[in-house]
Amino acid sequence: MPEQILMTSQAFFRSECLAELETRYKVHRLWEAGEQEALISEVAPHIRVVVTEGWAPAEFQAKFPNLELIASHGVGYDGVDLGAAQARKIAVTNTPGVLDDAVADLTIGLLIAVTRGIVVGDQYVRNGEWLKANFPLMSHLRGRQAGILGLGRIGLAIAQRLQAFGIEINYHNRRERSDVDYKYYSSLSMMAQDVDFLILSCVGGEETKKIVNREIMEKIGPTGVLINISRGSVVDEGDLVACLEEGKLGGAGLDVFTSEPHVPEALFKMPQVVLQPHIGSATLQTRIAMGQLVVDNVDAYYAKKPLLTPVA
Ligand code: 8YV
Repeated sequence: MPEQILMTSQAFFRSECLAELETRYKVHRLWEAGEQEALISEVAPHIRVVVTEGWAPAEFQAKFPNLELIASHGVGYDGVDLGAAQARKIAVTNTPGVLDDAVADLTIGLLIAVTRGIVVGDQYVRNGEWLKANFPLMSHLRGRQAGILGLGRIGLAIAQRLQAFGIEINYHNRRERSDVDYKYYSSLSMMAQDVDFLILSCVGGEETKKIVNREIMEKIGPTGVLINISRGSVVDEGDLVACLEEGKLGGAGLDVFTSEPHVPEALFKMPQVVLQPHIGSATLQTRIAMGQLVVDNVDAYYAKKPLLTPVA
């Protein structure tokens, strides 16, 4: 009997990567089980590895007495209870690095889409508005100030791209980095005051929950733009809608939301907002690389080799 793995869902995990796992392991597909609890009770004693897509709360982990590895698909692990895993010495892996370019590309796309009105411009042409009048002037990128909240791998990939547009880079992190010469702010609020574009590429979870609230958004200001490609939880969505409605925040480009796939309907009517359905990493090449990294971590675990990308 091959080693048995439990996989929780397959919303993003490429089927070719699942097929590869199934050549070496017996994969129990939880999402396909009619009675999920019955499947868990039946297989739990045999499960040392769970493959998941950013989800493993403490009560779920507790169902597997012999669990040793949670191999998660996605860079964000805010849905995996790390404290519970650490308490039982369960290793956790994620898929960092391979999605930086895709997420950074989308970030730039959102920034240009908002500042140049690309989505409304498209509608303007399609609706025949251009036949009546020229499109209004929008705003420039060169020489403007961007503040990156969370200058990790993805934040750095965003910064490199912003530099190519002649945008000045500032950042706020828990700690100042010694390997960049971008301007560091120890205070998010002070950075928000000084920048035109606030870009969120930080981790989700309790430590960043709703840290971008009305106070921060009012500091970005009526001509400023908020871009969020991290987690919806980082932004107070009620404050966001209110600040945009009141014109206290100039615009927003959003790939992530508090209760996905539900998005506040008030945003649908706003021309200064560009919305995306959480597609930061959603390129075929990236998703194959993410899936492969999950497979490689699982293989490394069973081969008793060091895990490729353990969460620190
Ligand atoms: C995916 C993501 O939507 O990597 C992440 O943290 O948010 C995205 O890449 C998804 O989580 C993949 O499982």
